[in-house]
Amino acid sequence: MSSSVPADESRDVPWLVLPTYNEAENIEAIVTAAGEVLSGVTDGAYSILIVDDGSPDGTGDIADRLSREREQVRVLHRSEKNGIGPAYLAGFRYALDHGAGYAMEMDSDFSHDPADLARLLEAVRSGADLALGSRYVPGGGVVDWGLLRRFISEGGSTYARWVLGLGIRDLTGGFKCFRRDVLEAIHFDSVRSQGYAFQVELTYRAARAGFRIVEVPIVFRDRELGQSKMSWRIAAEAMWLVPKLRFGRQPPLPDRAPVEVPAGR
Ligand SMILES: Nc1nc2c(ncn2[C@@H]2O[C@H](COP(=O)(O)OP(=O)(O)OP(=O)(O)O)[C@@H](O)[C@H]2O)c(=O)[nH]1
Ligand SMILES: [Mg+2]
Repeated sequence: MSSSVPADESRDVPWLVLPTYNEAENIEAIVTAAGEVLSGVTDGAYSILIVDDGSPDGTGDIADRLSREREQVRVLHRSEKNGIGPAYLAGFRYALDHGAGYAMEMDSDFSHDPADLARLLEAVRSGADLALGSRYVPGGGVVDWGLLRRFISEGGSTYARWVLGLGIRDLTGGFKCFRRDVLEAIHFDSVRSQGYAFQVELTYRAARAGFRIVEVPIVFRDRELGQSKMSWRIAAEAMWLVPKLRFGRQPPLPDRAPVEVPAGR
């Protein structure tokens, strides 16, 4: 496939969705780094979709310039900061409508190493339905985090794994690759969560629907530039949502038999 093939024409095309809020210092470098990696594994047939929630620092203008300069880059502007969950859903909707074969999630602050995009995509191309970048499997990890942050993250994943009865070690991470069908099977209208809870909710829905989920080890680093948007409100949302997901009213399942989900380890 040559790079002149419009990405929309092939169902095998990965779309990387990059949510941004005040990432002016990171956006150009992350788009460049991700583009190099995706280009290497797709012969140029990929798209990068920046979803910017009206960042006051001008991220949206830089994104517009990048999309004028680079064939593969597009931008979705949303007027209000609404949380990472709604930003991703809008991005996924757009990617599916434009024929994405795979949709990938990654933070735009270099906490996720763009080089790992290749391994996530490979995992899905070779049979998984959903590949999760995982800090809590052998080979994965976190650098630069203090004790409190580690406790919240790892504790949150353990808690969610236990309540939901899933055998997945890292449920709160935001570095993922979905096969198209997985997103098509999730009823976006009934997804309510915004922060980390969003990551748990999508993975739980995919597991309940019987999709094959694999964890790919990744190392997570703290951002060097820009501000964190992590808050207690986001952590609290995740605490509440997990039992609601398990015991609350279930969203409709797609037309396929649920598989036995392995019990939490
Ligand atoms: N479009 C959009 N993007 C967001 C929003 N909140 C966070 N993001 C982006 O989502 C990604 C992850 O957010 P971060 O601020 O890094 O939050 P975090 O990873 O939880 O926190 P730190 O790692 O401590 O910085 C980054 O690319 C952010 O710019 C939002 O409300 N809308
Ligand atoms: Mg971050």
